[in-house]
Amino acid sequence: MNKRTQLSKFLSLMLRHRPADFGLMLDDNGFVAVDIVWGQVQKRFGDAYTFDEFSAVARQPDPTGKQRFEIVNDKIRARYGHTAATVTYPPVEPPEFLYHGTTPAALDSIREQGLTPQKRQYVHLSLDVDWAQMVGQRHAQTPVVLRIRAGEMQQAGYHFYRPEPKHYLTDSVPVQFIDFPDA
Ligand code: HQG
Repeated sequence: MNKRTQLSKFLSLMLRHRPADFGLMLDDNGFVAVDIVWGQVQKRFGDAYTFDEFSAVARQPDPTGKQRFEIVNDKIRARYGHTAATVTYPPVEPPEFLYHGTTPAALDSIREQGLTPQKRQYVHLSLDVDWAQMVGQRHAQTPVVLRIRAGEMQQAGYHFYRPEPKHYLTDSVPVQFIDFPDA
């Protein structure tokens, strides 16, 4: 694992999943003081990272274009992906279709229950098939890409959020709004 990824994963652990383990109290929007988080980075990795390297990982998209974190007014947060924090976002208008890459093993359950957030706070949706394919590949070598009729969902009263340009979030996707590949 390269240095950047190692730090990014540690920030995700603290800011998405286990803040309490590191003595972090996230506010209602998932933010916590940058200097506290930087202190934890130094505690974990010694002087392996400069503050500028830390700040670059926090502020800049990764090489694939994911903007996982942000720093605003001396506070830092994960923009999406939380399991251990309740972060809310302003609703946005989704495109007509969004996509979700998943594993073939999950299909039976998804056909029954629709998409549910599992351990995370929201269901994560992608803007295009290629991106969804990439997300699905984290779970399976040959992922399945589902098409979500997001425009229709919104008209039916469901909300969508866009924490960063590559990701849309929603609370859940009922099965009637999912187009399966063999449908
Ligand atoms: C599946 C990455 C059974 C769902 C990416 C997925 C993403 C169901 C898995 C972000 C189900 C959850 C999130 C149901 C959903 N029955 N399985 N009813 N409903 N599932 O990792 O969307 O690199 O929590 O299809 O870019 O894969 O971390 O969600 O396979 O946007 O920044 O349950 O993580 O971002 O897996 O990925 P995850 P995800 P980062």
